[in-house]
Amino acid sequence: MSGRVLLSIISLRKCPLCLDRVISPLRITSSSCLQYVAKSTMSSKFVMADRIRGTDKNVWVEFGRLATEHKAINLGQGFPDMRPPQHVVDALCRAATSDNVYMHQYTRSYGHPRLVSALAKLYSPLIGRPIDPMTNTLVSVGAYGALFCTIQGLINPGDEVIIIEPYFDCYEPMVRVAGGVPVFIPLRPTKSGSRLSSADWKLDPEELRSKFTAKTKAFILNTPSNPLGKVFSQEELEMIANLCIENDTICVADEVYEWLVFNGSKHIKIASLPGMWERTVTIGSAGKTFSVTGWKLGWAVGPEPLVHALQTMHQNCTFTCPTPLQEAVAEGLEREMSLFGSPECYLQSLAREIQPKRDALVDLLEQLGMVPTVPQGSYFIMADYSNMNISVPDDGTSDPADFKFVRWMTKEKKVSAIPPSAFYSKENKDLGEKYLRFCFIKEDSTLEKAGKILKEWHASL
Ligand code: IK2
Repeated sequence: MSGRVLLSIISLRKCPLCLDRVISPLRITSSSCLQYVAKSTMSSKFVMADRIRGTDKNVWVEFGRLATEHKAINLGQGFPDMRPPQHVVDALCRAATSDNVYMHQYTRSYGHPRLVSALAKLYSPLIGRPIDPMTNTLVSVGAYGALFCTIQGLINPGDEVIIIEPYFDCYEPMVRVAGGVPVFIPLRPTKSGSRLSSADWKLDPEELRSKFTAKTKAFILNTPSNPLGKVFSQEELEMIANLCIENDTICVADEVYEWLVFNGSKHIKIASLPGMWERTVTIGSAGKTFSVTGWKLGWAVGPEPLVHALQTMHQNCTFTCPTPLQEAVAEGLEREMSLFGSPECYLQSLAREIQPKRDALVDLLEQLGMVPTVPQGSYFIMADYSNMNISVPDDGTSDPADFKFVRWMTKEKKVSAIPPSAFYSKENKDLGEKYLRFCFIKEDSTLEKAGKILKEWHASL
C-alpha cells in the first residue's frame, strides 16, 4: 500500500479508543490514538519481539508512578531517603572535577581498573581465595546488569533455572527471555499466628531435591533475600551447595544486601563453601552498599570461565559503565576497607543504624493488626494483613488482592507499599497476596508520618 493511500484511509477513521478524535498522523492528540494508528496501520513487524512478550507488566514501574502521582509516603520501592556517606559523594565530586581528562572518557569495558582492584581486594578474604581483578570480575549497570549478563551469558533455550519464592521479580522474565525455564520452589512459613522471623521461612529439603533434573543449569540464591529478608544459615547453604555440586549446577548468588544483616544473623557467601567457587557467580550492588541506588553500578565476581561469558555479554550490550561513578565507588570501597572494625565504617554500621527503624515498623504493623515477618537482613518487611479484614473496592482488574489493596492504600491513604504476589510465579501468587512489603530504610520523620496515617486509619475502622 502506498503511503498516500494509507494516509487517506487512516485520516477518515475515528479512533475507537478515544472516540471523539479523527485520527490523522499529522494531528495525533493522544497516546491511545498513536497506539491505534500503530496497530491499525503497521504490519506485525512493528510489535515487540516474541521473546519479550508477556514481560511488559512491571511492579516497580506501576507502583513507583502511583506513589509519585498520589504524593504518597513511599514505603514501596527499596531506596533510602537518607543521605549517602559523605566520603562517597565527595569522591564523585573529585572524579567529576578532576584535571584528568580520561575521567570523562570510556574506561575498560569489564570494569574501571581502580574499581576491579578494590573489588578483588574486598572479596578475596570474604570468599577465601585470591580474586583476579581482570578475569574474575565484571562491573555492570547495577546488579540488574550483572543478573542480565549472567543469565543471558550462561542460559541456553530449554535450560532449567531453579528460583526460590518469593524472589526478586526480574529473575523470572530474565530467565524466560533467555529461553530458559524457571522452576520454582517456595519458602514456607513454619509458624503461624504471631510475629515470626524470616528464619522461620524454610525450604522443604525433599521438595528442593525434586526440583533438580538433568536439565537444571542454574540455581538462583538471594541472601539476604528480597522481599523476605531471609539470611540463609550455614546449614541451608550447605544443603543448596551439595545439591548444586551433585547436579553439576551453576549457582547465581545475588548478595546485594550483603552488608545489611541484623543482630544475631551472619551473612555467609555460598562461594566460600567447599566446591562452590568454581560454580558460583556472586552479584553485588554499589547502590545498595552505599545507599546510592540512583548510581546504578553493580558487579559480578566468579571463576574465569563463567565471568568470561558475562564479560562477553556485557561488551556487546553496555560495553562499559560510567567512569566517574566507578572511580568514586572504588575510592569509597578503599576507604571502607581501611575503616573495617572501626565505628566509622559505613558498611559495618548501616545495619546497626537501621535496625531500630526495622523494629519500630514491626511494632507499628503489629499494632495495626498485621503479622509481620521480622527480617534478618535487607531493608524490607513482609507483613500479613489478612487478619485486618479490610475490604477495598474492586478496581476492575483481575490482579491479586495485594495489588488492589496497595493501589487503594496509595490513592486513599497516601502510603505506598509493594504487593508481594509480584515475587511469586503465576501458579503461586496466592501464597503472596495476603502480604504487603514495606521498605524501612527511611528517615525517622518519614516513618513517623507514615505511622501517623496508618494509626489514624486503623482507629477509624
Ligand atoms: N537484586 C536484588 C535482590 C534487589 O533487591 C535489587 C534491587 N531492588 O530494589 C528494588 C526493590 O526491591 O525495591 C537488585 C538485584 C538490583 O540492584 P541494582 O539497583 O544495583 O540494579
